[in-house]
Amino acid sequence: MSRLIVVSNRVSLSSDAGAGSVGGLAAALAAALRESRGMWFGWSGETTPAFTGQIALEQIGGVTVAKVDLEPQDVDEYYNGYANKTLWPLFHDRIDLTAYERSFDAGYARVNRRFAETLRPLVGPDDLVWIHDYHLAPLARELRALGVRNRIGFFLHIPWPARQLLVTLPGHRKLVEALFQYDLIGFQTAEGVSAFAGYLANELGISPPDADGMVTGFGRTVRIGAFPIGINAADFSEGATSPAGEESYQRMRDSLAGRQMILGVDRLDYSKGLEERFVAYEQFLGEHEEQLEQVFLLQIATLSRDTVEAYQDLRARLDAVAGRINGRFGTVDWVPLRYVNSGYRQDELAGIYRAARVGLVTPLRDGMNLVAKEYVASQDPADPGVLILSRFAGAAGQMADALIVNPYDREDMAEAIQQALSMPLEERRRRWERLMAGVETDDTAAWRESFIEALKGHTRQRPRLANDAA
Ligand code: GDG
Repeated sequence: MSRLIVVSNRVSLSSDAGAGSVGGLAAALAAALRESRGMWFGWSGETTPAFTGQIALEQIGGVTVAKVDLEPQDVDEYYNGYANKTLWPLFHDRIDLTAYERSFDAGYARVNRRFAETLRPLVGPDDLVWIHDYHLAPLARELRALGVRNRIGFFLHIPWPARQLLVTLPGHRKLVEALFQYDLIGFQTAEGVSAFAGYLANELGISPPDADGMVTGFGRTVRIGAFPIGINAADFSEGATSPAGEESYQRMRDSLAGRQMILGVDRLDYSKGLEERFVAYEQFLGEHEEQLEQVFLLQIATLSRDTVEAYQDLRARLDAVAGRINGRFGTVDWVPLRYVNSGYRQDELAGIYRAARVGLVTPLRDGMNLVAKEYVASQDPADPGVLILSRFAGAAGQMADALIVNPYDREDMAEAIQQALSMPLEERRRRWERLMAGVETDDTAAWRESFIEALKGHTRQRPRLANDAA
């Protein structure tokens, strides 16, 4: 049986993770790795003065975890630089925030080479290699240069940008050429596949993919396809009623004091549309005097990449808007916007999701967005809440029974909030049942298995998408 090797920037499995704190993606990949006695390789998150390539090996629940330290310059140029200041903003349509620096480019190439050189001796002849995300796009090219002939797949967790934006990246062609060293390139959505194919056709004159998703360019044929990522619904449906979930649910219920809760849960990131969401909520409060003191918005925004200036700027702006809203509408015993930067365990989060009448998920751009699915899975089937979802989240393609909004249009969002708060139980149930059926079917196991099958070359057909016509 062939072994699976997963490679990602960070390894999100750790030996000291307590129950309820392992993320869904980590659990999903760990299950596949356990079955094949596989290995997960990535950066340790630590730095060392000079790169040694020394691998720290650990066994975690039947999975071999292999980690390497990087140099401080690597972290600056590869991680904070090319990954988070160049590719992340560009791939989320924020060319105004995109930094193009040659040192970032060099650092990105160097770390990908170092990953390849370190990983090379660990790859057996029949292993399947599955590389994750924009940090490691050129890794297959580096591995091929070292003689690796195995099947290698790449999954992009974030959107693929429109050609007109991608061509602003110096070296865009080199990046795309490197992707042709994979056997399979997976995107979150059919839109991602078409954006990629559109770049190939218009920029490079490469013919569109055939019915199996096969594309030929730079002397190689690769398969491209959409593999929308899901969650393990039971983690949330059962998590919400577990002792910790139940406790956080009750705590929230007690603090509602008869009010309805609107909830946002996001990493503090400019792609998540937090500022626009706050402004839309302010608009809603301004238009609906009857709702004052009847509702509140709880926004959990866990800090992320806070050494990067754009994130510090956003944090300061959010502090200011939150303060303005509470100053304008708040009373001595009502805080209209509860804004917190701390994180919660997954089972506690499930209880909080369940206590919210409205889930407000309004990114400006998002590969998929798992929070939308987690919110649905956590609901009480007898009295479910309403999901408001941005049309710019990949999840919108699968979740048509949410209230779909344009996050740039604050009046549209304010109307959706009002509609969600006043939606009759019967309609809430009807919408929720359809959403939940999709979340349960298109789950993490389905995502992982369809990708791995396609990587093995077994699937001759493009995987079914929930938004495909029947
Ligand atoms: C990238 C893509 C794509 C948040 N706060 C807490 C917490 N979270 C968890 C959520 C959810 C995860 O973080 C966030 O996932 P998203 O999918 O919403 O967004 P990104 O982090 O941007 O992820 C995205 C994803 O990759 C997977 O492919 O969907 O489009 O950008 O799971 O629950 N978890 C806990 N406490 C918190 O306070 N335990």
